[in-house]
This record gives sequence, C-alpha cells and structure tokens, in this order.
Amino acid sequence: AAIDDAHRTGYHFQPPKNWINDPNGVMYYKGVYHLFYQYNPKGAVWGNIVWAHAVSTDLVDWVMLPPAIYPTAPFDVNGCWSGSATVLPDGTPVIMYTGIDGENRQVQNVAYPKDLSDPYLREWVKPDYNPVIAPGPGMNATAFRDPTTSWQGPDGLWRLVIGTKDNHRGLAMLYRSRDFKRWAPAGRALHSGDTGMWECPDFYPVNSPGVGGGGGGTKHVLKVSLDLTRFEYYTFGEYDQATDTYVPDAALADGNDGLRYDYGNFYASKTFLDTAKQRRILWGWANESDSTADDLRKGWAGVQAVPRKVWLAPDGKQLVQWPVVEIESLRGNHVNVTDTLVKAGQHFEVSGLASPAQADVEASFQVMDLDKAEPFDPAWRAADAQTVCAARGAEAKGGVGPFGLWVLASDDLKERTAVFFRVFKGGDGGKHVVLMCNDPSMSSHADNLYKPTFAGFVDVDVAQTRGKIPLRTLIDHSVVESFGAHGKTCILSRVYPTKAIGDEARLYVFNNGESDVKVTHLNAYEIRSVKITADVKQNT
Ligand code: DQQ
Repeated sequence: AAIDDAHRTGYHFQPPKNWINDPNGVMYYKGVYHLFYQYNPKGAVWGNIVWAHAVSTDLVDWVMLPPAIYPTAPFDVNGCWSGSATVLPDGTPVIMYTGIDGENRQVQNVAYPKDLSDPYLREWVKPDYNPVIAPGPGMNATAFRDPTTSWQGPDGLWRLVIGTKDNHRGLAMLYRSRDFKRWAPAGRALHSGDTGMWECPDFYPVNSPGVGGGGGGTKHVLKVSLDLTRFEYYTFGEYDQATDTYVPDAALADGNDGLRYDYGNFYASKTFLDTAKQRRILWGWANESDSTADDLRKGWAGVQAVPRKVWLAPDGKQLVQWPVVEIESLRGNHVNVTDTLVKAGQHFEVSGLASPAQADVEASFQVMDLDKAEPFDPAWRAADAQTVCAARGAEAKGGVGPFGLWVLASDDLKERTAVFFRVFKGGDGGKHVVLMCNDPSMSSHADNLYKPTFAGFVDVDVAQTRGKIPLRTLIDHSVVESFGAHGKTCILSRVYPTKAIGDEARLYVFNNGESDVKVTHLNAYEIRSVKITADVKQNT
C-alpha cells in the first residue's frame, strides 16, 4: 500500500511504515545509541508486537535494523512487550522485556547480544531458562509488565521494578537478583498509588547541575504511565539503598495532581544514562490523534518525541527537559524578530522560512502590563490546567494572554494550532499563575480527529522576570512539541492540517489579551530532515 507522507515527520523518529509505540531498551553502548521500540511489522494498528531496532551515533540520523526481539518461544509466543536495557559492569548489555506467554500471562525474559563484536548488536539471544520472573500467586498475570533498567545495591544485588496493579492500586513491585537469572520478589512495592495500573515505570537518580554534586543534591525519580488516563506522572525523593525504601518529597502528589514530563501526547517514556556526555536522556512515544481508518490509509502510526535531556531544577521543585543539543545541528536558515510589540488583539506573520512546517522556534515574550491579569477563579483551584485552558481557549480574549504562536497555519488562518500562555493573578502568596496551553481546535478542516486542549501550569515568577516568559516550539508537520520557561512545562500535540502542509504552512505571533506583549526576541530556524537509512551489513 502507498504511504501517505503529508503528515510524516522530518526529524521526529519514525520508521518508513507501520505502527510504533513505546520506546524500549534505550541505551548507549560503545559509541552507539540504541533505540528499540514496540512495532507491528504487519500494519498500521497495534498488534503482532516485536522490538524493532534502530541505532545512531548522534541521536539525529538513524540506521534501521531488523527486529531484535520477536516471538520465538513459549515464554513470548504472544508478543514481546516493553522493557529496558542494563549495561552490566563488565560491559555486557542485557535486555529484560515482558513476554506474553502461551497462556497470555505476562512474564519477564532476558536477552543477551549474540555477538558483542557487532557494533550494532543486531542479534539477541534468549536463554532457554526464560522466563526469569513470573507473576507470583495472587498476582494479576495480565497486568504485570514493563521491567525497568536494573540498578545495583551496596550488597551487590541487582534490583528492578515491574509495573502492576492490585484492584485500583498501581504498584511498582521490587525484585532482586545476583546474576540476572534467579530473581526474588521483595514481596512489596517500591511505591504505589491509587491510580489504576502502572505501566512503564522508570526509576533513576538525578541531580541539579552545580547543586549537591552526587551527594545531598541527588534525588531519585519514579515515573509511571497510567493506562486509564493515558498520562504519565512522576515523583522524586529519597531512596535509601540499604533498606530499598523510596520516600517521595512531601510536596509531590501521586496521580492526577502529580507532575508530568509532558502535559500533552507523550506516553510510555523511558530514560537512560548517556555515559558519553554524562546526561540523562528521555524518550517518549507520541501516538496519532487521527482515526484508525486514517492510520490504515496513511500506512503508518506513531512517532517518538525528540530525545530530551532531563535534570532536576536547581530549586529542587521539578524536573526540567530540553531537546538534546544535537537537534540544533539540523538548523538551517533562520529568521529573527527583536523587540516587536504585539498590541492587544493583533498578530503578525513570521515570514521568510522556506517551510515553517519543519522548524524550530525559540522566542521570548514580555508582558507589558501585568496589572491587566484577570483574577484566578477560586473554583479552578481544584481543577487541573487542562480544565482551565479548555474553558479559556486561544480564542477567548483575556487580560494577560492568550499570547504566543500560531503554528501550522494556513494563509487564511482558518487552520492554525495555538501554543500560548495566559497569566492570572491571585495565586499562592499573591503570585501570578502562568498557564501554558496547546489549543488544536482550529488545527484542521478534516473530520474524525481527536483534538484535546492540553495545558500545564508553569512555575515562573513573572513579577521577578519582569513579565518575560520564554517558549521553544519544535514544529514537524504533524508534531507540535513545546517547551515553556526553559523546559519547565512541556506539551506535545499531534495535528493534521489539510491546507497548512509542506510549503503552505505559516507561522504567526498572536496576542488575544488586553495587555500588549513584546516579542523581545524570536529565532525561527528551518530544520533539515534526518537521515533514516536501511541497514547495510558489512561483509567481512
Ligand atoms: N505498551 C506495551 C506494554 C506497555 C504498553 C505493549 C504501554 O508493555 O504496558 O505494546 O503503552
């Protein structure tokens, strides 16, 4: 079947065709970044799941390899679901993944590289002693999956956690092993929450650059993905290695009120430590938001968000994310706007890019009159940002904001996706409340699209920044991936314009608030497409 490429991405990872979902087994090994991912070799809907495999030396251009892990044995005959890689101290990588066995139980299996001298680690071997972890008596065998990367305790034992549930309680169950072969259940969860099933847990240390330095500044992050609501949240806190206890910081909530990596379409994410550059990198899956019929017609579904560096904010209140610096090597021509006032109700086009459908926009906005901020409705206190933003979309005029970008816009402006801020007064301690939103309600003339408004609060003290709020937005045909306030609040959204495609797409700055807003600077870059090449096996 023909592949419809009108909405295919230029620099967000996707294979040439078919369905993809979760990133799996992400790792850096001897100069090569590995990305495995859930993949249906037979079509553009979820099913027949294998681990597809791609490698890169720069996180930008990718070589597509044959699937690394696929059903071959009783312990994974019905599917090879998500999991993680661990690089052992002797340098051997090991993958632990969820197999769906002949009885449709979820069990955990290991796989090892067949040939460590193959720089791409193309082939993986599953020992006969699999599965190495099976659901224990009384456990939910159809909700027991997605093992994390393992970590070693001071006693030399390896640990990992597996996502499961007990009725409505999501759990990250702890297991220990000396040899990766025999695993003993700790018989308890590292953490749990009243949220429904925990998929794709991730557990790792972070610190703030310049703060603590591996000592007091180190926190552990626990992230989980909620299959009921399709969002992820994280907590961080103290992990006591000796007792294997994790205590999240008191200010952090579990569940709906928890902090999110991304307030948009971003799921089943996973991090790894990049030992080459001493940074932690986050991969996450962005699902389609068109219909299944559209996906079948397109011949493909699913992309990966750009890899993001993740670290702890210096104030210790949240994580911060930023596209890996390598993405900037894709930048080409750019246009620049400085100190340009956008009066109430006005907009202007940022023209001059050959194709704003594939661009990287870095802007800083300055609110000229914060006194115009409307009071924050006390009724919103119990609500989440998305509820507030759905009630006050991009078209609803406000005091301060909505202001920001219209991306993937048609020349008549009938198609456009708004990425914007809104500022209210009367938050905690009299501070301003800053909201960042993505409103796709006008993004397309097409029918049958899922067009939710996404939003998150932004922890920026606008009185102190003199009204300044920075925004970076990565635009990639059907992806709008935004980073507010230097990566404090992130929102990825999928949109499918019918007119604003390819060279027809345009970029605007708008202000629908009463206060004037100054664009103190804006740089919009064309972004070249990455190279996705087929594997050429060397003849030796
Ligand atoms: N996707 C995988 C599961 C995981 C879910 C199956 C999350 O292992 O729990 O494709 O998207």
